[in-house]
Amino acid sequence: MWAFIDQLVQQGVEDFFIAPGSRSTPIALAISGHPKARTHLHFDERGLGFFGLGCALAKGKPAAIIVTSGTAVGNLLPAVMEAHHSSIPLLLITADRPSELRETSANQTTDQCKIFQNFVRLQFELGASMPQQSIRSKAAHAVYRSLHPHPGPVHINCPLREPLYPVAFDFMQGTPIAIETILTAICAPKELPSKGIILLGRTSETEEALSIAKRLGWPVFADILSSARISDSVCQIRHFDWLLNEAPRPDCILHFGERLTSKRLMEWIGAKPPTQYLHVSPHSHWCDPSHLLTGRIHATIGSTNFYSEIDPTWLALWKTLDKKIDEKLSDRNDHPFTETVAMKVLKEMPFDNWAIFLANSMPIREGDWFLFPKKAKGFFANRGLSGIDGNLATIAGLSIGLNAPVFAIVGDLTALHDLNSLALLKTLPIVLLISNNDGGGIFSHLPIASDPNFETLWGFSHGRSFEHAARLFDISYSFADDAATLTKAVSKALSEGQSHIIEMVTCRKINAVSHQKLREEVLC
Ligand SMILES: Cc1ncc(C[n+]2csc(CCOP(=O)(O)OP(=O)(O)O)c2C)c(N)n1
Repeated sequence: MWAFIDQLVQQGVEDFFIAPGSRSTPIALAISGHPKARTHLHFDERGLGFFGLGCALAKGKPAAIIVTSGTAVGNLLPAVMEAHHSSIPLLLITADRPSELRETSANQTTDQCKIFQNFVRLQFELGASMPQQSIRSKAAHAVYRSLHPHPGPVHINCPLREPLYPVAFDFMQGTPIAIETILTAICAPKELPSKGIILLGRTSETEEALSIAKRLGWPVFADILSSARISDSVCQIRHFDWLLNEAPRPDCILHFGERLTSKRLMEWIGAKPPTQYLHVSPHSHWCDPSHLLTGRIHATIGSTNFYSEIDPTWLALWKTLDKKIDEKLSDRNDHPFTETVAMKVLKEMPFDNWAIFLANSMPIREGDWFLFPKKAKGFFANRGLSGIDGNLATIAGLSIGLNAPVFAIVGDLTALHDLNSLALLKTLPIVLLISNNDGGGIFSHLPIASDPNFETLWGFSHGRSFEHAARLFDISYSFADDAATLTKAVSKALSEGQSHIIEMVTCRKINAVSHQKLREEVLC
C-alpha cells in the first residue's frame, strides 16, 4: 500500500479522509506514515464521503477517501453520486477481504468490486502481489482519470490478507515514478533527444505522425493497423519486429495512437526502457500495458510541437538494418506452402480500393510481419479484446460502413465460431480467405506445443472443410493449397468483387516450424 499512497502524493493528492476500520489498517498506516499526506478523520462513512467531496470541490484536486470493507463502502454511494453529477474528483479507496473469502459467508465480505459502477470514471482492483512499478502506474492512472477528460470519482478496491498489523511494507521504500501528464490541447514546444523512435498504432492522424518523424529524423515502427503501411514514408522501418536483436537503443520513444501488435517489440523495450517514453493520444484511455511510460500527452498528434537536433546517421543506421532483413526475407523459396508464403503472395495483390480485415490469432500477426501491399483502403481488426468471436459479422458491418469491398483473412476456428454470419455475406463485396490449418495454429508457436495434451486441449483439430458451408450460404468458393492456386483464386475474386470464400489449406505444425526456422536464419 505504501507505494500506492506515495505515488498518489507524487501525482498531487494532498488530502486523505479516513474512517476507522480493521481491514483498512495497512492503508491507514501507509497514509499516517507519509510525511506529505494530510489526514482527516470521521467515524461515519456517509459523512466522510461528503467531507472529502467538499474539500475536492474547493481545491479542484482529487481527495482520497478510505473506508473498511462491507456496508462502510455502501455508505459512500450518496457522495459518489453527487461527485459524478457535479464532476468532482474523488478517489475511493476501499479495503476488501481477499477473493478466497467471497461467497463463503465470511464476516463483512460482499461483492464490492463494481458497487459504484454507474457513477465512476474508472474502477479497478489493486492486487496484493502487484509489482511496485505496476502499483505506481495504477496510482498515476487513477489520479489522471479522476481529472480527465471529465472529473469524477474513481474506485480502487483493495483486497487485503491478514496479518493486517504489523504491516509488511517498509515506509519510505521504493522510488516514485515520474509520470508527466501534459494536458493542453496545444502543447508547448518540447525538445527531444536526437536518437528516438516513433511507435505508430491505429490513429486517424497517420500523416501528422509521419511528418513529425521526418522533422525529427526518427525511424517509425508502424503497426499493421496504422495506415502508414501504404505510405511511402522514408522513415518507415518495415521489419522492426525482425531486427531488434541488432538494434541500437533509443534515448526516447514517442508512441502515437493505439497499442501495437508486436509482442517482441514490447519485450525489447521492457528489457531496457528509454529515459523518456511518451504516449500521445487525444483519448483518455491509459495505454501502458508494460507500465513504462514516463509521460502521457493528452492531445491530438497534429497539435504537438516536438523538435530535436537531427542526427542523420541515426535514421540511416535503421534503414541499413531494415534493408538487410528485407533482402533476407525476399530471398526465400516458397516451399513448403505456409501462412508466411501466403502473405508474400497477398503482398503483391492489387488491393487498391479494398479494405483489409485481419482476424485475431495468426492472421493479424502474419499481417504485421509481412503484409505491405502497394495500395489498400486501410487495415482493420477487432483488436480491443482480440476475440475470435463475431469476426465475420464485423467484416459485413465494415463493408457496409465503409461502403467498400473488404478482403478478410480469418483462421478456421474464427470462421467456425461465427459461421451463422456467413448469411450476411452473400450480397456484399467480401472476399473471405479462410486460412484452414485445422485448428488453433497460434498455439503451435507457443511452448505448450510440446505438452502431451496439446492436440486435445489446444490444437483442436476438427478435420472440416468450408466448401459445404459456402454452398449452404450460397457463396462462391475456391480452394488453394499452394502459391499458384492462391494467386489465381485471389486475383479472380478481387476482379469479380462479389462475395467469395477462398479456403487456403496449410498445416499448422509446418507453419510454426518453418516460421521458427525463418527467424533463426534471418537473425543469424
Ligand atoms: C472468443 C475467444 N475465445 C477464445 C480465444 C482464445 N484464442 C486465441 S487464438 C485462438 C485460436 C484461433 O484459431 P484460428 O481462428 O483457427 O486461427 P489460427 O490460430 O489458426 O491462426 C483461440 C482459441 C479468443 N481470443 N477469443
